[in-house]
Parts: sequence; C-alpha cells; structure tokens
Amino acid sequence: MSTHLDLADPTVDPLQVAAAAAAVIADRTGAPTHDVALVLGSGWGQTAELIGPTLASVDSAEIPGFRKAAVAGHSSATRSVAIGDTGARALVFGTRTHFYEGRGVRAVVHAVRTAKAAGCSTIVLTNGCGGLNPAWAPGTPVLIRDHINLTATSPIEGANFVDLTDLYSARLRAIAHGVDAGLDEGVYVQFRGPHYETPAEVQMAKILGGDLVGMSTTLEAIAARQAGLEVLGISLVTNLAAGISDQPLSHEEVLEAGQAAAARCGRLLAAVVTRIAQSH
Ligand code: 8IG
Repeated sequence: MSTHLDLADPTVDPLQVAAAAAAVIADRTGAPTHDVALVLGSGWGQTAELIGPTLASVDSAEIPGFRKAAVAGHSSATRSVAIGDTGARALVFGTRTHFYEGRGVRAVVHAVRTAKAAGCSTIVLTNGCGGLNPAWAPGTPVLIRDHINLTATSPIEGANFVDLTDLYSARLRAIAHGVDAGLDEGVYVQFRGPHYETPAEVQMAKILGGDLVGMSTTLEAIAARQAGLEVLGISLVTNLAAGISDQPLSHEEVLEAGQAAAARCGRLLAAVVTRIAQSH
C-alpha cells in the first residue's frame, strides 16, 4: 500500500483515500456504483444473506484504508449484494473499525466515506448493544431515534458546523416501521469502550435520556450526515446493560444472542433495504 493512502498520515486527505477505496470496490465488484451501504455490527454478521445474492466479495485488507476485522465473530469481507430484484446494489461492510481500536476517527468513519464515494445515497448502520429497558430481551432489534456521543470527539475536521437535527432519518424509520410495526425506538449512547459500562455509568446514561449503550455508530452517523447520506440506525440488544439485570456481561453472550436473533434480524434488514431501494 502506498504511503500516500495511509489514513494515519495527517497530511493525507481522507476523502482521497475513500475515493481510492471506492475505485477498488468498483473494479473488483464490477459495479461502477452502489446504492445502499450497510455496516454489520455484532450480531448482524449473518443477516445480509437474505437481502439477495452476493455478486462479488472483496477482502477488506485489499481496499485502501481498511484492515482485517478486529472483533471475534466479525467478517473482513466487503460484499456487493443484489437487493432482491430491484436492480439496486447493496455495499455490505462485514465489520467496522471501532474508536477504541485507537486508529483514529478517520479510520472509524472510512467505510462511511467510502460508501459515499461508491455512489450510495443511504447507509444502514447496525450494531450490537446493551439495553436499558428490561422489556428488551436479548435479541430485540431497536431503531435508533437519536444519539448521545460520549466519545468527546468528532469525525468532522475544521470549522464545519453540521446540523444533526433528524440525523436518524424519520423517512427511513417510517419504512422500517412499515416492515415491523412493533419495532421500538431508542436513544443510543456511545461510550468509548472497549470495557463495558459500570452500573453507575448505565444509570448516568439513563438519566441523560439514553435507552441503548454501545461502542460505535455515532461517529459514523455524523460523518454520514456530513457526506449527505440518509442514515438508518438499527441496534440489536444483545444483553441488558450492566446492572439492569444481575447477569455478568460477556462477548460470548453477545455472539449467542446474535445467532439466536439472526433470522428475525435478517428478515427485517432484507425487507427494509428492499423498500429503501424501491423508494429511490
Ligand atoms: I454487543 O452493554 C454490546 N456492546 N458499551 N455496552 C457497550 N457496548 C456494548 C454492550 C454494552 N453490549
């Protein structure tokens, strides 16, 4: 990889790396453009199959700015998936770079900027998270209505005052509710991680107005809004947040809940993405 495409080099323009990444994706997938991008978080790894056939798969390590997956259970593949018979294409990122990996915010939002450079107009950000509402059993999908970013950073550089009102598109949430009228919505609170919260921090999140606690998504959503992408966020509650139940938290529990919920989440995601493609 040539050094001028290194996201860690502060003199490199991240949009240039994203353009280079999009060019590799177009070349390797044979699709000059894509329409809807998806980022698959914990528990969502098996859900893209139901959207449609994978037409091409590229190892992320071959795409400028990307690396192999850092989280057990995540896939490094970036796939080009036909969205049912709509003629539209989904660009599916099998994993994400997390802020806690310490590679910097540019690396965290690189998939978002690559999606924009690849022609996408919509991005679906999924994640696995902890739930504050005891009624949300592990395996419950929840739409993100708004977020609280507790990372104390931003993907936006310079005096660029991006409006985050309606960051999580009401139009796309309505499409999701059309697929499953029973979907709840919540406010997603991003902590830095990689440790889970203390029970006191979970109570803080609740007092602040949070419903979901996780380690991703908010910085990506902000970068997506800056790029002009329409954003849908869906969380899979894989565990009750620390102190909400008396169970200890473990990544194994997260993976198990994801497995158990894969069919429901896959059907939801496939139907939502198909309707998004049809709405364009
Ligand atoms: I999966 O309970 C998953 N990711 N911060 N807290 C935070 N992140 C998470 C959690 C959780 N579960």
